[in-house]
Amino acid sequence: MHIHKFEQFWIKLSFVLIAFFIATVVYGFVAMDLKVIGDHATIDPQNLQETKFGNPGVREVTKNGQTEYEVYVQTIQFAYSPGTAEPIVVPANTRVTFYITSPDVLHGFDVAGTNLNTMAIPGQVAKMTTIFPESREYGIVCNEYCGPAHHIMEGIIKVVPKSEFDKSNLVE
Ligand SMILES: [Cu+2]
Repeated sequence: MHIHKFEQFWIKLSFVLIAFFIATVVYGFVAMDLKVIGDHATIDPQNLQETKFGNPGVREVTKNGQTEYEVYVQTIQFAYSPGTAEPIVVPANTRVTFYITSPDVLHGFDVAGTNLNTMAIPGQVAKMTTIFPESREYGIVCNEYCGPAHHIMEGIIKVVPKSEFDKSNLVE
């Protein structure tokens, strides 16, 4: 069977492109350490008061003998609780796990300048773990349209040196 040389060229090019796209995905996951954020758990969005989200904030936990922090955040129209009225304060060089959910509508939780980025879906709990290497402030922005004041929905994560971390603001 004769295949015209232009036809051969485009057939070969399509295979090269498919291989390239697969390679970029593999590179992202292996070399850049990207993680898919799992549906950690489901939750009743009408009843967050009964859960740790009812008293959101930073908690100290011990895992495998290490001190770590858990941060429960509610995303609400149009603020992060905590995060907007008061910053989320966590220590540097320590494992921090965020648990994020929404009681109302879909929101985003995007920590600008990092690869921490998740949707906050009513009824689901997003979980993501990180270690902030340096002491600085990060902005949180909502990147899912959530209503008329979506554009002003923002928050702050303040990463402080371990020695300056004030445990009196932890929640029980
Ligand atoms: Cu929003």
